[in-house]
Amino acid sequence: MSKCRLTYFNSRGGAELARLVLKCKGIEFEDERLEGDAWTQRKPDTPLGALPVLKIGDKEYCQSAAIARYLAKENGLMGANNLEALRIEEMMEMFAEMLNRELIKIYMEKDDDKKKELVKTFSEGSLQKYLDFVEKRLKEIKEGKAFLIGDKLSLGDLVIIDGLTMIGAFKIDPFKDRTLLKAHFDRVGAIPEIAKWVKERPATNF
Ligand SMILES: N[C@@H](CCC(=O)N[C@@H](CS)C(=O)NCC(=O)O)C(=O)O
Repeated sequence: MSKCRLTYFNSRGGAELARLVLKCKGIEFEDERLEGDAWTQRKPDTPLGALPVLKIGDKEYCQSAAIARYLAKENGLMGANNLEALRIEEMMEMFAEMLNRELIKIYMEKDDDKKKELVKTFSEGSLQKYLDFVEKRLKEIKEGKAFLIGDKLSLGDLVIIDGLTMIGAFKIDPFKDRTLLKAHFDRVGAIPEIAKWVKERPATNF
């Protein structure tokens, strides 16, 4: 893969999954983080006026999920066949659904009391359904295998650690009474390249 540039803001947000793919494979890339005026100036030149944008050669590509999928395919993290890819994609779509239906609402709420109420409703309600689903898939991993699709790390595992980290950013503990989830999070997080990146990445709230 030729050296690429991933442009986003100084946060994990919609770029972290792509960064995790690149980092866990030890691929060099430019991790460009725009702040303030730099974004205002660049915005009109981006494909859709939004970030992240991946630049490969002289071409720019947008849409966070498309970028993550592309990088995963290029680097052997998208499964060995379409069924494995389906396992990965359902996890990806589940976390996207949770973000779009629930977390965005909490993020956008400016009133502290209303925000707390939204967090409580989410934590006690649909979050449990989503985490049950992740655990259900983890329970299906065959004896002696460590990852979502078996013995090979995939984008699905990165989606899980990125998604759980995002839930944590809302001061919600996704691991309460969920030892399986915690074990998987720790196992993937212990992969040396991932542990190194998590330790050295810029500390941001989201
Ligand atoms: N569906 C797009 C959404 C892109 C998007 O809305 N990005 C936000 C940041 S997460 C953005 O660029 N906001 C700044 C702006 O619109 O000016 C994706 O997943 O990449």
